[in-house]
Amino acid sequence: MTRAALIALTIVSFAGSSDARRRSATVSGSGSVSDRAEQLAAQIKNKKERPQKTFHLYINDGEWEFADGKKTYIVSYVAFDEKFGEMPAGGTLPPPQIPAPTIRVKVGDDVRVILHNSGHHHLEKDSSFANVPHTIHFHGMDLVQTYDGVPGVPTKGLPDALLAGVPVGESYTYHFVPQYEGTYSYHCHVDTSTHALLGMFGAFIVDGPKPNTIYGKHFDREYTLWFSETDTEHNDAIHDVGDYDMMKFKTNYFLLNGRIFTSDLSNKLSTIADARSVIKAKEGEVVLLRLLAMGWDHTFMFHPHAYHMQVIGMDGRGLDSPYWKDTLPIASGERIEVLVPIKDKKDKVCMSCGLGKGLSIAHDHNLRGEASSGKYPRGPLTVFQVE
Ligand SMILES: [Cu+2]
Repeated sequence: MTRAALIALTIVSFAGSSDARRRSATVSGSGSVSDRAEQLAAQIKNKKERPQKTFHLYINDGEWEFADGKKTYIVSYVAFDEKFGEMPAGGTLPPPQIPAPTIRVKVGDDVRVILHNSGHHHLEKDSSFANVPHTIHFHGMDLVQTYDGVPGVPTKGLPDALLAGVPVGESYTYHFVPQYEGTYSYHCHVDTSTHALLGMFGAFIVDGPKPNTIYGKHFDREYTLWFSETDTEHNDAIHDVGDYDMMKFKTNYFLLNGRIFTSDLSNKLSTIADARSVIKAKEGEVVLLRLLAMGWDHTFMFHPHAYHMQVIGMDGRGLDSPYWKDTLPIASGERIEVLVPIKDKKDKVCMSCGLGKGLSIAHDHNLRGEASSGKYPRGPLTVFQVE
């Protein structure tokens, strides 16, 4: 580690709307031993070169339907519009979705994420969930406590009213400068097992300076694949009464980007009707897959038929020694980046290899995950569609 790679930033922040106050926090970290790290350090230190990026996130709740017709209650972060703008007075929030919208920034950006706890409007009137606070934890970003989103940890300068999280009707600004490219996530850290599994999670992607490049490697297209678990009895109990005995939590839906697959190929709620999950590519291209998981206790085993994947990064860091897998475990909290080379027919080295144009499936090889609602094949299954 070079001295120049050591970065110390003083960040001035503003607290919630009703109790705004200035304070400062010091963030320090280190880069790798390279010229690039020094360049990034210089970029981050130079305020003039630091683009300001602001994202407004709101809370919304509602009903979520799976491809087998089952509906359940969910809560998630929502953005008012595609630019994560501030909702004008009288505006209407979009419905919640699993996963929450992806936030995308670059290394060195001056990032503000403003959480507005806009409340829960679809609960039974007796549900004790109506007035719960929320936070955002930026998983893998290694932030100071002020911006870490964990309630109940005494923090100098944090108003008492925000210690338990951001109450309904209040807002709070998380402010930081990402130092490392890679795939991260964000989720609520209040009563995490319930709030995150209700749907309060999304991807937080930090790009490096060069387009279509990650950890110095080129890719032609990318997909973000979120694996998660839902127990609809848990979700419905939160809706009805606001509480659940978590020892009874038993996943009955294993999801890819919030959906299950069904054998009815025309089902509009299936994974394969979702452009975020169907991996389209052309012969000769390299596809980047960002794999993420949020769950209760299931380890997903992502297995594309017909392709091997080069694992190039994990948990926000490029690997020193990339390696090849065709069945890759991913557990809750992990983020894994893989490159999938889509080979041409002319590269064919055997008579029956699955190269070239056509369809092939990719699925969770922990087969419990493929049997959502008790029936197979209703789990996180998608297809590669090569043209
Ligand atoms: Cu929460």
